[in-house]
Amino acid sequence: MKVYYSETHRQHDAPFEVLEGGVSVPVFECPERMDRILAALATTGWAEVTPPRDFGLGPIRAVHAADYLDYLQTAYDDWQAESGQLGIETLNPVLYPATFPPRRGRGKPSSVVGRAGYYTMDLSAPIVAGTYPAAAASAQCALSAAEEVARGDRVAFALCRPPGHHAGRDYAGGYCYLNNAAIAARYLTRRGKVAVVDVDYHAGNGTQDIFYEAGDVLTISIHADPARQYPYFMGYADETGEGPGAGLHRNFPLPPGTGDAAYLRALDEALALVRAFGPESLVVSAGMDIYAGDPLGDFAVTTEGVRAIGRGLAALRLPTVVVMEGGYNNEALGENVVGLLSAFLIE
Ligand code: SP5
Ligand code: ZN
Repeated sequence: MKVYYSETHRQHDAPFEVLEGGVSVPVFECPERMDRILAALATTGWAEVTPPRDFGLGPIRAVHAADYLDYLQTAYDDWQAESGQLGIETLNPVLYPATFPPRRGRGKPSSVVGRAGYYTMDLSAPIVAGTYPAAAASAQCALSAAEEVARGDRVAFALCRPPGHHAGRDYAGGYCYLNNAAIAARYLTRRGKVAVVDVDYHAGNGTQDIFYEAGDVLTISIHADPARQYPYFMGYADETGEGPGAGLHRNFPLPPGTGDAAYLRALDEALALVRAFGPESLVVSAGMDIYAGDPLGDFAVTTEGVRAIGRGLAALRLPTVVVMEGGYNNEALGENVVGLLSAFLIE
């Protein structure tokens, strides 16, 4: 199995994030995650780790707004200049907004920290010097996997970092800057309809948003109920798409403590929707924070459950791009990823 991976992710390594209650903690989404996954893949004998091809910005612009991409590329340098001019003390070389728009329609401030508030939904998407290069390389991994599958391979794994499914057309959030899965899915629509199934613990709000009115992409997310969990403002069961996309988005909000059996029941419903839609290809947003031991989650899905999820997805027998999203229990991360992917070797 081709595994697309770039070392560039190491340049994205922020010193802290801010959680609910205002507490600063080391960023859960850290470079070590990739080392854990690579180590587990190295023991398998079937993972072919390959650097991504460069598809340029074209297929990224097909998903993200030009002004947002400009912001991501220039924000860090602008912030170095602006914080100096304003005499703002920055203890760490990192850009965080502290003000968010109550109404977004007003437009964008010239101040870069003002624009950071405009383009960011929370305090888990810091921008450091290497954030844009890392995010761009991560998107190229997703595109490389999409191309591999478009060429006829049965499955490819995009080992993306930073992850992507919280990023919208013009906003970052939840460790995500460019929506890798959405970029892969939009690329694959050249072959026909695409389904995206998001199994990360958190609702895939960015992917939902990007394809909400799209008639050629079915998006489904299975996740913790946003009424009680991040991302709070999207991922509810009554959000089902609009316009040409009416009926083509589905959310499966689940309660705390959801274990293998309950999770797999929701997955079965999701898979039935995929079959009814009849896509040419499948993109899986693979977050391993559904695992019982995840520090950010509260589901009770086991490693065996993750393998069963892999079997369910593989049984669709669709050309499949698996895109790495979240998962913060580093001890278990490698085994869970290998467990999910293994299913595609058999089916
Ligand atoms: C890609 C991805 O999984 N992003 C997740 C971003 C979640 N950010 C907010 C986390 C809030 C955590 N609060 C609960 C902490 C329990 N110890
Ligand atoms: Zn997550």
